Amino acid sequence: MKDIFEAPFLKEMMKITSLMYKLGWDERNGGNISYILDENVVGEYLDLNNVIRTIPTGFDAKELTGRIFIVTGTGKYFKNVKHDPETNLGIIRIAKDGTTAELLWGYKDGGRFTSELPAHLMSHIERLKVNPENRIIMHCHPDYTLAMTQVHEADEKKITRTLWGQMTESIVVFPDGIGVLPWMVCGNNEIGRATAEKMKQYRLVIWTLHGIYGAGKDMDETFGLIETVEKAAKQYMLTAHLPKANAITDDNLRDLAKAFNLDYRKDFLD
Ligand code: 2HA
Ligand code: ZN
Repeated sequence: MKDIFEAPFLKEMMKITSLMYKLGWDERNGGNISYILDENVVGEYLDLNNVIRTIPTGFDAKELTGRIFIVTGTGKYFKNVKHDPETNLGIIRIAKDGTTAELLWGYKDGGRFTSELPAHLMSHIERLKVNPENRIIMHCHPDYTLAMTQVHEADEKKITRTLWGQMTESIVVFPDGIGVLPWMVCGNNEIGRATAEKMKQYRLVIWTLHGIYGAGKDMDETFGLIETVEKAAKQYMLTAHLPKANAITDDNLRDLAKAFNLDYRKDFLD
């Protein structure tokens, strides 16, 4: 067996949680990540027949039976992952019944996966239908995105158009737009189902007055989506109260879409 602490997927989790903490996106126990791993790769580092313990997930995710995930722990701080990954992360496999997680590694102090696991697993199910290559669901609390939800109408067409209008790169990075949920109680199946419903058409879902969800095939795509939304939201929060001298028009956005051959949400322009 190879040394799990040398596994590229573990190093990636350590690197990204540390970076997100430093960006201020994951205060205290804020934020969570789940990452689908290749069984053959995990098998190089762990005995896949050795289930440490089983943990009920609280809902049925039969579509994901046999899938292996590395997931941040509930109540755990992103800032601590790098220093003690085995306590702050866990590797789980969804059992045959669809409602049990088999712990293969981690949560060393008796802990368990993030309370947002329903939102993650339900989102994985939907994103895998759209793109079988999808591997990551990432949730965090970036400042400007969060601030924007305090002052901007919680409407997906309007938020997407506002963010596309902040900087040229926005529509290029997220031509599919952003789903928006109203304020809801977090950590339960209801917000999980609502998030997954949005994930049928979006890789990004804003939770009003809470944070954002991103989905992608790898860390770079997923992080890059959230990073770009946050940058655009920052532009908005820095300038929304000032008179505008220049603005990106609908025609500018159509020209960009043409130049970059974008499959974009045409109905989000007037
Ligand atoms: O895991 O961010 O939404 C802590 C949270 C809950
Ligand atoms: Zn959160």
